[in-house]
Amino acid sequence: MNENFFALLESHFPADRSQCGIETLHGVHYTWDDLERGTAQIANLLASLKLPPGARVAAQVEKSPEALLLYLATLRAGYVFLPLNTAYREAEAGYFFDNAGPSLIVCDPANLAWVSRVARETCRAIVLTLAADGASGTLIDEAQRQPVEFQTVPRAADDLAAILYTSGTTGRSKGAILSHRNLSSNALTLHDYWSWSADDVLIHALPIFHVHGLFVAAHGALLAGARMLWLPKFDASEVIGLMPTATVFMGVPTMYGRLLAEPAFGEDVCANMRLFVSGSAPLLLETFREFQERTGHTILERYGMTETNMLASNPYDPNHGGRLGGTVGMALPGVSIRVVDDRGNLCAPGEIGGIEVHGPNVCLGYWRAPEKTMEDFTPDGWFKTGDVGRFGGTTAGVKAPPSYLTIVGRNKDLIITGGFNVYPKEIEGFIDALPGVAESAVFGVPHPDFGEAVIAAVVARPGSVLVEAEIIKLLKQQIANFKVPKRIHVVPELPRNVMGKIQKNVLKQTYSE
Ligand code: MLC
Ligand code: AMP
Repeated sequence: MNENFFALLESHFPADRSQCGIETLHGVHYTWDDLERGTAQIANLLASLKLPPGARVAAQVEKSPEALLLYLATLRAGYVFLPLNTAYREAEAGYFFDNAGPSLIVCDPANLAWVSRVARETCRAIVLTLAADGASGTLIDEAQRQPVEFQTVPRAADDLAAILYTSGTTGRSKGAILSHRNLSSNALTLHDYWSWSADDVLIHALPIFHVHGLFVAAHGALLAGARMLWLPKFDASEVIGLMPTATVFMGVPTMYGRLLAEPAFGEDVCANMRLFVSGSAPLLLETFREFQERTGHTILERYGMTETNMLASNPYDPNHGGRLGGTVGMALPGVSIRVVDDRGNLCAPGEIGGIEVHGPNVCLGYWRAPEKTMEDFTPDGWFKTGDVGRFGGTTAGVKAPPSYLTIVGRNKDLIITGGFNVYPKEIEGFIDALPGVAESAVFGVPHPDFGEAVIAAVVARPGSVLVEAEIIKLLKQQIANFKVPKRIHVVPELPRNVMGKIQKNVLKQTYSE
């Protein structure tokens, strides 16, 4: 049997392939036939490039239906997909090219010059382009000359399907290696658990370089043979405009906050909807409750990671239990979750500890980093999430059943801002390298829109004068803008404990306002 995940998706395409699979904001329809033929043409192109077995295909392109086809075609051709955040600048992208060694890079035509140069210096990949409109670029020009049929390349369940980079605590990103089994097991589980059907219509407004948009949302619709309303990016009023014709929406908490900020958003708009899913960052209980009051719908919060895909979910089916705000629900079928203390002993319900997970969804490890893989997996093969939580206990005055997981914090120095992860260590490295900077500390503070905002405290070298706006400007030239601190505080010294360790909790308290 061919375990290629694309083969599974294709086997679920509707019998009538003239139906619409993807519809854009401009009313352009992509039928299931179009998806079939479009992926065949790109897969034929990839095959004609004679990439080596296991080749990585990196994509740093704006969101378009063709960008999704590129992902699907890479799987179909038996290669490994490597999506990159479009906000990454040269230095960041260079690291990924060097580390992952892609054989092909697809980039926006506007970035062709620097991507080609960096590719020459790092991985010597072939470079093709795909424009934001999806209709032009050398990838499309060349794919259009290819046959519209392609025999999906056989893959084994443990063969690699994708590498998704996730920030590392040491300041360097690590690539989670995901197999065809990782993708198919989770997609099938969520298909059943969230009761997907061919009648669903998904509003797809998430970026497609992360697990949430590329896997959870897109796989859900594709596996159901359901239609996607495809937005290039999230825009609250556009989403509200589409909602009366849709049934499913998935978003990060920032998106729910922005929907609620729109006076037009309410019960009428949501009358046709059956499911709202939130994840990637903690959903505030106030947002959960306000949403219930305004729309009559209860957001379903779920929990996942790049390395593991989805782990836990509040129930869809009320027969399995209620959706409890502040919790991430129960371990998904086939996924095991345990909460352990510092010595690895299981915590009793209500006790807080480190969250560890196990299952067919958990990645095979980190790309070319066996030492990091060793660090993050226990000797008995469980993955240490770096999140801290408890089963059961009382959340916001409501006693949760012992099967419900609540995330109470993280034991990794990580900021989640609008659903994007920022590792302070990486940003501190960039700030410390700026002229006149002696040292810095980067931390997160609560933010009404992004949940958390990145903030820095910076100490000047003797004789230097640091200016906030100047530092921000220099950082914007080097790193993705969501990583750039929203505020920089120039301070005479950083607070330290008796051991000399910087007290980020003190900084957080001082600058939370
Ligand atoms: C944009 N900006 C951000 C930001 N997004 N700053 C901090 N955090 C963010 N998330 C910057 C912009 O560059 C701009 O900076 C300024 O903030 C205002 O931009 P905006 O126009 O308001 O932002 P917008 O483009 O609307 O983006 C907001 C957003 C987006 C929430 C729609 O961030 C987004 O799509 N987030 C989803 C992330 C996601 O998919 N995460 C899933 C990870 S998977 P300037 O300086 O240019 O003005 C994962 C596993 C799991 O975690 O469980 O799912
Ligand atoms: P990433 O590395 O980008 O995949 O982010 C994964 C991290 O996002 C997890 O380890 C959690 O810290 C966080 N996360 C995902 N979903 C939730 C959620 N529903 N509630 C709280 N944190 C979440």
